[in-house]
Amino acid sequence: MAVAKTKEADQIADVRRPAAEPAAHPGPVADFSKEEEFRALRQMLLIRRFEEKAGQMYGMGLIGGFCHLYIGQEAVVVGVQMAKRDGDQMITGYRDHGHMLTCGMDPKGVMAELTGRRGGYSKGKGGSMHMFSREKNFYGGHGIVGAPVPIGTGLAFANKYRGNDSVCLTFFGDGAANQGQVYESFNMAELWKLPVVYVIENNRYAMGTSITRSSAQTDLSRRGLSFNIPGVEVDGMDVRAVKAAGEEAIAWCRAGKGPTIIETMTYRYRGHSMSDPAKYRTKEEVDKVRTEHDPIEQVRARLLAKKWASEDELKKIDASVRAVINEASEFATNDAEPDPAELYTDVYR
Ligand SMILES: Cc1ncc(C[n+]2csc(CCOP(=O)(O)OP(=O)(O)O)c2C)c(N)n1
Ligand SMILES: [Mg+2]
Repeated sequence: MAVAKTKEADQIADVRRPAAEPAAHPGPVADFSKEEEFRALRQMLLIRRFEEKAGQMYGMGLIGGFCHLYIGQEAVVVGVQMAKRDGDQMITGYRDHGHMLTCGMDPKGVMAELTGRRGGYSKGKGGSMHMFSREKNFYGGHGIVGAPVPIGTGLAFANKYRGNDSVCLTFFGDGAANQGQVYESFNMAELWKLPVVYVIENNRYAMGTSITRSSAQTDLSRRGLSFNIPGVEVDGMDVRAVKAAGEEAIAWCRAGKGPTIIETMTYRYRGHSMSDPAKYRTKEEVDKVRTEHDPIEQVRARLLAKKWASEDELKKIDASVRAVINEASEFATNDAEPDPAELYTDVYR
């Protein structure tokens, strides 16, 4: 019975051949120059140290509400950032501190928003999931799963309408990929050939639910095929692979060919949010990724192997990043809370 069912499924797959095949999986990744390795290292370290500090401050009661850390996924946003140019926008969900930092937002302002202080990006009234910077082309920061997808598609529509040649990098998770609004957006994006790259951060879990329990089609790079949107799957722990895929995807958009999908295979080391006991996965699973695939360790190892840096130089870089983060945390601890009069400003009534 099971055999017959499989055969039938195969036949259906043959008959309903998708109109657009996923692009071939990229082969070996091109090496980074010395300058690119250092740039990637600094950016990823900035996110890692920021998130570690945010985790500590949360534990100390300085940060309240929801707080979703990005530790483990740094190569995704940094690789995409290295592929984009000024004027391209970024938008994502609630696991967003890394995206803000790579867009060039000030760590002080991001940290102060986490602690609810007036120097925060939303004047201390938004918190972890609600920060924006038009100046840096970062459009949030959204707590609703899947919400960045139609908004990012709309930003791409605006780019096309204005003829400004910019591309919108729209990030969402494996869980969000099952949301209906994603597919309505896909349809419009392809129909109007909008310049949007959908970057799916597949970290294998949506809160406590693994992708195999929630998704009938787990190859998320194929999710656009019925709309003729091509997609690729890349190693999201290798910043070079993400950058290469990002460049190709962005060039596709700029050439007026419409949307495209990058599925980045990644992993979060911490729980879903600060209040997640993470009972749905084993410690061994987490340790294996950390020790064998850590995105920062990979860059460090290459810098050492090529003798582009010594252990001492790498320690100095880490120390300089820690200094930036300590300064941000100092500011976020000592800055004043918003004036009570601010309760009624910047809100729709
Ligand atoms: C519309 C909606 N449904 C449910 C939730 C609750 N929720 C918050 S995060 C999340 C899981 C999303 O997982 P994924 O898209 O894989 O992103 P990740 O947390 O792994 O980065 C859920 C169900 C929500 N915020 N919004
Ligand atoms: Mg996920």
